[in-house]
Amino acid sequence: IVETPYLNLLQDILQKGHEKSDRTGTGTRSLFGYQMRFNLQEGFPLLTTKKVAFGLIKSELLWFLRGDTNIRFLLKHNNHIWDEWAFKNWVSSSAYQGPDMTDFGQRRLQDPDFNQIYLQQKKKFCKLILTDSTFAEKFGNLGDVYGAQWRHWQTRDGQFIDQIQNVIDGIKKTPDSRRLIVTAWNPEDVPQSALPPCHTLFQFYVNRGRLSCQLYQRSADAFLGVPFNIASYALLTSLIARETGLVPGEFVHTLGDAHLYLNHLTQAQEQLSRKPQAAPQLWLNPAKKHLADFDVADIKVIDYHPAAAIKAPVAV
Ligand code: UFP
Repeated sequence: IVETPYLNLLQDILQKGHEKSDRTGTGTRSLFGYQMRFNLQEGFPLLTTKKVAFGLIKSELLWFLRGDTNIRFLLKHNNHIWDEWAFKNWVSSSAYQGPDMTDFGQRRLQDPDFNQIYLQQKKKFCKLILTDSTFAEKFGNLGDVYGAQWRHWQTRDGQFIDQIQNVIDGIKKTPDSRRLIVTAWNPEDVPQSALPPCHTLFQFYVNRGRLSCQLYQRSADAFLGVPFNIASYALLTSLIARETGLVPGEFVHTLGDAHLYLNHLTQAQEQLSRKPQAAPQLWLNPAKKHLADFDVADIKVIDYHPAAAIKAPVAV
């Protein structure tokens, strides 16, 4: 069963995790230094013990791979996972004339009336991003997020490094290299960053025609974030394998602070009570080879029969 290492993670945090306070004030149960291995030959590691929204994962990954940092592409694909970060830029700018949105993240959870006003403003914001390209240019851009770090990392002398292209060339030319690394962690940017990269660094490894990938994730919300992160990097590995003429090998997921928020414990227990099903298969359009040619329609999971989704509050 492909998802067993993930279920073990939930179990281990529940049993052995120690209580730890955190930035969001929610409180967690946490372990430090944890590793899961997924053999991509056995199936695609999209969880079956709860439904995971693969559509959001693929459009987000294609957005990163385009080097795009503007949420307009995501909104066109009906993906709203990065909205709040751009919305924050708008409401804290002088261009914003609407009702006060200070601390909207906390206030919308505590005050249902405010939440209605917030949702109205956010809807308006998304509409402007989609219909007004000058507005999108100004307020849709998130700056130094994964797309920028992966595809146009700016150097001190004003040049740009395309880490994804470099790693693809490296895999083709020197597959035994021990330097096939992409890093998102830039110590120069971290102090100003609202959300310093969670996926700090990943490395590729080639063995007997198989391409493996290991991710070091510094901070891992085991219930809400990690199921997405596993599927996203498994898909990335498969896409890079296609581009380099290899087959996907293993995805090794190494976690720094691996935590369950205290308001996710019953949800994790509920998930553990469910019986995992056979993993789905990943379908990549056989006519496509290069990363840049892939569109959302070229990527599908087939035979995915998950149990129902499980709701849990996001810690902000
Ligand atoms: N988080 C993930 N995966 C992600 C992502 C965030 O698990 O892809 F973007 C979680 C980890 C942590 C929080 O619970 O978001 C980030 O908070 P911090 O920066 O304090 O670690």
